[in-house]
Amino acid sequence: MEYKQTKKFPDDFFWGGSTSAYQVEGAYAEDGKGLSVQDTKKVTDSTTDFKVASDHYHHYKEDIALFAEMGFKAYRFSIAWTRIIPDGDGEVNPKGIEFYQKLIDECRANQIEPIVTMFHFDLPDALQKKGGWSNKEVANAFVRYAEVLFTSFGDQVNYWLTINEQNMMILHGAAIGTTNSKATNVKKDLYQQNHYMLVAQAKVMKLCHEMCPNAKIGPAPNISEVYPATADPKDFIAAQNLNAIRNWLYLDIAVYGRYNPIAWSYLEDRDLLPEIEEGDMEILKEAKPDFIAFNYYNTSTAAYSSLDDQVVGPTDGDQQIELGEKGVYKAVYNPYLKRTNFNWEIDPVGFRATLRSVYERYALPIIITEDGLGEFDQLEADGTVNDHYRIDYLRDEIREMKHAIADGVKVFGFCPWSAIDLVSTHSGVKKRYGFVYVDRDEFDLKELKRIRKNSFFWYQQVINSNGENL
Ligand code: BGP
Repeated sequence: MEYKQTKKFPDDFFWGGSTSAYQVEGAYAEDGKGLSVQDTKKVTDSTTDFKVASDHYHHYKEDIALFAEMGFKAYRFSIAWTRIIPDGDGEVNPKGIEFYQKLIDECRANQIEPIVTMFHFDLPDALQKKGGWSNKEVANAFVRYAEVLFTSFGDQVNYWLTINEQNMMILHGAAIGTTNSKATNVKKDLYQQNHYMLVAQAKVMKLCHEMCPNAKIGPAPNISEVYPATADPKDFIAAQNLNAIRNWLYLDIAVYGRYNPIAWSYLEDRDLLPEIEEGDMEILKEAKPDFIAFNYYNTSTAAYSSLDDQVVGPTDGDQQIELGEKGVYKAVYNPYLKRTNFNWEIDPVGFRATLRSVYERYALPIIITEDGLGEFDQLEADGTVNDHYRIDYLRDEIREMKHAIADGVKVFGFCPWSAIDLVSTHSGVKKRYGFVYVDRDEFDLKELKRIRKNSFFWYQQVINSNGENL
């Protein structure tokens, strides 16, 4: 739809940026922090580990001052479970509470709203050794950890996100480093983990409403609208299949407390059904999120696949590169879209489409907690970083988000990935996303100097004009 009149962003729109603890903080074993699965995972020889990252743990004041200079109204970060409860289910570590208290205070002192993810891929390694999310006790430990967070910060944090990209942990655990290698049937085990996480999430949402009546809470999956490869009705069914398995399975449970029927039938047919205990479905039904947070990078495109297909997509996928599954869908590249140097498709119009679909299905306010362009940025001899490609990318995304607002979608914030450079989930520091350049290489830490990229100044004037000057 093209409108004759445009709509503006709401005056109290949360312009901001995102990070996650293990990718930005460093100080991986400092002040009593326990190790997480991200600290113990094997990284490839060509990429750095997460030990120092951007050293935000020691630079947080300087970093927040830079966010404030850009005009951030919100900062979305995650709390490392292993700082708060080093072994996941034992003693609380006062030093961990202290760090996040200081971080929240610093945000507040700069009129920045903290938007806090409780769990972003960094399960305590001690819990992984007990079976990770395949063990129901770990889900109970998550609920206890949430209770500690609500007790410590419940009167200061107004927006909580439960679990970052649960759907990607289930669909692309290998790329993210969260798969349970000990399971005999890895896929079935993943859907059991998924169920435990969903029940834990529901308990945590309910607990939040009981303990922090002024706070709001929501899930934070990675959502990509799925296009059919052609107008062939069979391709349309394939697109619906992937939409159900990739997107709606997670949000239907979070919002309506029921398994998506198409996803359920798929799980049943492929012998992947989780064990559901008595009372679980009631717990799922009782919990209600206040909003939906989602991460968007691009869309997916699906073609029909029969049970006899041998090749259904690439052999190596990640959060934004689908793998395909025979009899379900073939993953294909969309010929209308360009790709980044990391092979991720770029689809700003798909952002509008995804926002529309999510709002039409769930009618809950939406905040975008990730979106961005990972590229090989270059620090020039004169100390500048001319990331014009990132400006172009974000300009198009924001323009389409504005169209979605004109469509009637209630979007209340945009926190692109990432506020500052950090370590990519599986591509090291060379895949940069930030508005602020952190001067370090893969293995040479240098001085970790913070340098404003060109996108920093561009985003500053976007925020200053409340999204009018793109
Ligand atoms: C999302 C994750 C982030 C971040 C981002 C970019 O899936 O929530 O943690 O890593 O993707 O991905 P990558 O680092 O793989 O480029």
